[in-house]
Amino acid sequence: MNFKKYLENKRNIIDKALDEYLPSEENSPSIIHKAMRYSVFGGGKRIRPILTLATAELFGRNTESVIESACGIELIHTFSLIHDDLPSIDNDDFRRGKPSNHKVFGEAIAILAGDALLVSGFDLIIKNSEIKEIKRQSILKVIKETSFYIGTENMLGGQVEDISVKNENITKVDLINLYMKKTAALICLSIRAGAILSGVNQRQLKALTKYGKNIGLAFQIVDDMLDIMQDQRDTGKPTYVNKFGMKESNSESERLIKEAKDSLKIFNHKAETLRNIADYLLTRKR
Ligand code: GRG
Repeated sequence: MNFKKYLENKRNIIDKALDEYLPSEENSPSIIHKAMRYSVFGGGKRIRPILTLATAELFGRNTESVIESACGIELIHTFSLIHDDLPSIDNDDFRRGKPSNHKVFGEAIAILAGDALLVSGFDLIIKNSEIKEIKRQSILKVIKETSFYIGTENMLGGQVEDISVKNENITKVDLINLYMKKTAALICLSIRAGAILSGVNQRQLKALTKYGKNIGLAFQIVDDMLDIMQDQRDTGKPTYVNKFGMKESNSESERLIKEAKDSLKIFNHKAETLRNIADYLLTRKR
């Protein structure tokens, strides 16, 4: 299967699993289920769950055995996007070219839909324990990791720094640190979850974590460049592009992707899909 087909196939599987899991729009209270589904099926690329599936495949696991954790992470990602767009945070009227959740459902429902997706994300990871070949201990570890990678020392903390910091007084080290928390942490979690559920050893987990951090950082720098190229509203926030320019952002993201791929050496040809995903993150158009 070529890589484009691979992505398409995984996206279909993920969409189907999410649709089966999420309560129907008719279920009471209908408004919150509509709001949750609006953002979950709003055209996301499904990068994070695909990373979980691809990592598990590297160790011979099939999609069915980890799909619930993969989708749980996607729900948590969707929660973060809804809250990120809120008037009190980034105040974005649009997400993926469509009105953001609070623009359609109002601020109160958007907050609650985000909360509900966070809870549902954990619920789906727990549901993964019903799969026979998955060890209970691995599920507990993934739950613990999820709390850590989205908590105040990672995603949530990165978001706090993101709304507090001013462009002119951030150093390169601090900006990279912020990106590591705000964006790379959840990407890293997606990979680690797939690895932990597959029962990997410490050396393998270390290599995959390095891969995750590097593609996560590159992902955010590419995101900054796409914002500029696609004429997104300037938020006045510090970004790699507005601090170091397009040329340096381009070469830095390329360097990070190369480093990410280098850390997969121990897996030989078996890590081809993860290498393809790294390249895709660099060349994506959104
Ligand atoms: C309460 C734990 C907690 C978190 C809330 C709002 C928030 C704190 C964190 C959000 C962090 C954030 C929005 C980071 C930006 C990362 C980013 C570039 C997201 C876009 O990811 P894509 O392009 O999205 O993968 P799609 O549209 O493909 O789903």
